[in-house]
Amino acid sequence: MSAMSKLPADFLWGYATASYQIEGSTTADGRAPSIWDTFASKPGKTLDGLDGTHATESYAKWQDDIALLKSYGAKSYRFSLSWSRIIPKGGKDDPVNDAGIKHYSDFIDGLLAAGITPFVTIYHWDLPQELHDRYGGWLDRRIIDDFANYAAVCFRAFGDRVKHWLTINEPWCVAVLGYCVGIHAPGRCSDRTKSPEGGDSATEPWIVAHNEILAHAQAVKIYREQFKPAQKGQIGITLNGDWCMPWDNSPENIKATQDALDTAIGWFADPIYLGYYPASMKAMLGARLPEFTPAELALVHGSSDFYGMNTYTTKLIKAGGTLEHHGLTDSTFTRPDGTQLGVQAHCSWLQAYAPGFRALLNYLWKKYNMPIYVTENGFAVKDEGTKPLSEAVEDTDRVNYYQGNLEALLAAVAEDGCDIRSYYGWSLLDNFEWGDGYVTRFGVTYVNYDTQERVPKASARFIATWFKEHVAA
Ligand code: PNW
Repeated sequence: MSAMSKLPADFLWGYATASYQIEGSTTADGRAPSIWDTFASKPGKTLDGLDGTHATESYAKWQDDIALLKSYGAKSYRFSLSWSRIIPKGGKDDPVNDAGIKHYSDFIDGLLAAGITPFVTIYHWDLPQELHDRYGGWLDRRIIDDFANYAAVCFRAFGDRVKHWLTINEPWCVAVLGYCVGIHAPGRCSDRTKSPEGGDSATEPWIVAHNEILAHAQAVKIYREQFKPAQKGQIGITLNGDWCMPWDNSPENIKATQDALDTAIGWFADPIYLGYYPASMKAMLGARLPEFTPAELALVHGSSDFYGMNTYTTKLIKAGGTLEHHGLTDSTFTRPDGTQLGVQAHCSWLQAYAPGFRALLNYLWKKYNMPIYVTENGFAVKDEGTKPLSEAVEDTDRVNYYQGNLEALLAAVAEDGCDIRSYYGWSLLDNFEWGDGYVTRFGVTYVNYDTQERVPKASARFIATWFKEHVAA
């Protein structure tokens, strides 16, 4: 790669967050509870026993967040809307809350005034509790029209100014963590000691995912038919997915690697971009994998204007696992010679491995042939939360992670020819890290949760400088 390679001038870069992870103010201005308020407030569901009641208080401090983004030179900000602020009870016949609309409208105006492009996620996991109580939320097909109506309310209210939309963030996590493993809201699984209310890990995740895909597609249809002609924006979905490599060169581990990619990514990407569920999943699940009618498939196939990519790590795959949501494969970070793939993060599921980031970009570009928007990528430094501030802000492992992945991204564009349009670091701030509570920190900004003071880490400076040097003027 030549030292002169640069990303195009219109490349979008910045940081990502999600409503429940940052906003706090959970009862302000008519907001009703979401399934995350309910789940996180139950004993034992988060590592520190804390929920999103305060988080980073970004609902109140939104002007500070915009000033922080501006100070970092960010060109764009990816954030999500809280469904239960906009339609507190969630359903298509339920009232819209003007105060919720006004908050996000002011926020979008503030971003634009600061020269920051809003990239808006409509759903990042905080389902109105009422829809869960009414019909089981994502388990019921009524969610499709309720989600599409909510999306239409957002297009109508904000689409004059928002030109980049994501329907659903990481539908895999919703289906698997929420309805199979039960470690995310609403916490359902087959184990009655964890989920006394019910749940069936063998059937519910596949149903939930199917309804998510249909709800996404219905929202996109409405955008394209009723809003896009005038508003002229882009809309898509964003999928989590980590690069997978065979643990060794045995044929069974090579096959298992594709099965793992199919179940992590293909489960959603294949129907949306190619028009069918992966054959390996049909073989594994039989009649438990729901089927699309021809009319539904016509709605789903082609329902994303781009590939939205959230990724964090790379896994070494072995055949022979027992979990269907991993395609009956096992994964490890330990190579056959006993060495580790990369630098270990605070959370067990994350090690840094930049060659895997480049390989994933190439795989997605070749397989789905869509422009790629990297909508999340980030690192949690081991034990950062228990370090004194002066040490925590010198986040060398995070700097190295971003340096490796940004160089890999540039190489994927300049050398491999991948069409990549954005990069969002996760996250602008340390925030509520779901089941980890506030223990695990992903921010480029340190948050003191007692005072809500924000202190830039070295990684924020590194990223600002890197993009200054690597985006064409
Ligand atoms: C993403 N995993 O979630 C989410 O989009 C963010 O809200 C979250 O804060 C961020 O990544 C960091 O975790 C994931 O276990 C959570 O593989 C867990 C996994 C992947 C993504």
